[in-house]
Amino acid sequence: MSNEQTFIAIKPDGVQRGLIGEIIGPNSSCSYKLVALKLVTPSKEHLEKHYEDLSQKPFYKGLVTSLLGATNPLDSAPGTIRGDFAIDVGRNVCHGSDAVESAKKEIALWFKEGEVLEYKQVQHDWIYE
Ligand code: YYY
Ligand code: MG
Repeated sequence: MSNEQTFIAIKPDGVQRGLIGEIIGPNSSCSYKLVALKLVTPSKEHLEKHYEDLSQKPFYKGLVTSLLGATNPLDSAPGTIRGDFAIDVGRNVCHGSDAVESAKKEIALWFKEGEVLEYKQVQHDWIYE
């Protein structure tokens, strides 16, 4: 069993296309445990901070003004979110943390203290020995 956390952001194209429900998906299985969720329109400053490690990249300006772009969806396998829902790099519908450390940083950037819940799922003991 792992207690690692990740941060997923559904980008404006995913929200506009009504994909929030499909991306979050059912989580009654052992896929993941949802501990925080919010709908926000982040400021440009907030997005610059989120993507600060990419600030030297040529696509950075467009990225923080539109929060779009990423790994090429055409390289994404079927069954993945981008593989199933996206075609172009600038319309890849979601962001996902690339490491445990970046997830910690991103969770702290997007969620305030107390917004990330701690609870035990009722099915916990039926999944983990
Ligand atoms: O983590 P991931 O989203 O898969 O890719 P990153 O390399 O972190 O880039 C973040 C973001 O930047 C990506 O989702 C789209 C955009 N982007 C782009 O517009 N053009 C590129 N050539 C590479 C990335
Ligand atoms: Mg990334």
